Amino acid sequence: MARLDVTETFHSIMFPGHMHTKDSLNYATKFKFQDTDTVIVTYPKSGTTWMQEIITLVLGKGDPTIAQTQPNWVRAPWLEQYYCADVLKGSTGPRIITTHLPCQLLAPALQHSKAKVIYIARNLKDVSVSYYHFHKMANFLPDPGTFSDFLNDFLKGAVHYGSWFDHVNGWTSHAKDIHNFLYITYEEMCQDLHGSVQKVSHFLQCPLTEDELILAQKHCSFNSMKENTMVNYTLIPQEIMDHGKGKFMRTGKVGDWKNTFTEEQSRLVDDMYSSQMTDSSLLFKWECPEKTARPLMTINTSESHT
Ligand code: PPS
Repeated sequence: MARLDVTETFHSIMFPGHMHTKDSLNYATKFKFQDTDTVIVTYPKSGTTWMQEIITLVLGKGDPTIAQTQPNWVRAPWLEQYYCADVLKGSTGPRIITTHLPCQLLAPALQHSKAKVIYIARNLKDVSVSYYHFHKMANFLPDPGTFSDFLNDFLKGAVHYGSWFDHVNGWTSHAKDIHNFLYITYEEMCQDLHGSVQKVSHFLQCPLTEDELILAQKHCSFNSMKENTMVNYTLIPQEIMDHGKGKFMRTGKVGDWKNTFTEEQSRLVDDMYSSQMTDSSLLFKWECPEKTARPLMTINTSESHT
């Protein structure tokens, strides 16, 4: 499939036509989840690939063999992308499924399922900067123009996969309706990777020994993943992702937005955040946290309820 210039619009949300079709999107919304499935849910640039790696390593008890030999899109395919059905047909054992779909499109399919859902959120200033840079290298996304142009579109939700506000609000407010739900943030993962891997292993009911935990943590560090061709997207041809224009594993930091945002842009986002997250109890970290084992954000619903 090429369709690099095609935008697929589905329920008023834009998706890159390169990987999405009406059929693939319909397939996702009607998907029959199995109770043994683990589903990674994110708005783009929020830590998707990182969680794919963490889960692979947790299930492998820290052994990096699968992480180093199978591309992430094979071991944890995106449900809404056209190749997913074929990948899942060939899968044996518990499935890891990834999705960027907003809650309103996927919640009905998950409603009666006991699949384990992990939602990862990241503060929207860092997401916007990461997404901007990704637009510059990914030839299946539109030219973002200047950061200021992009930020305007991003805040309006006029970007692929829709609005960050709708995504985060939608999934977190539906957390209580999902049988097995774990909420975690990119910032928490940065601050306490060891604790985050442990949290995921508990949620997946796959306890690790301390040695296994340390091994898993080592292989999902930014530096390790940056060199891993199975997750750094260097296997993707240049005409689709141009690594001369940027790296997928770019900075991996909290608070990098400060290098791009003007004070005015920062105030604009703060104002929008206050007005659009009024019903939310989420507390995002906007700056690089001290490395401690303390969790960084709270949510009204219990983080994991089984
Ligand atoms: S995508 O395209 O939606 O799948 O992107 P996603 O994987 O969600 O997000 C990419 C950003 O996550 C960073 N990343 C990491 N940060 C810290 N540690 C680890 N191990 C890690 N793995 C991925 C990646 O660098 C992107 O963030 P930015 O800010 O652009 O560096």
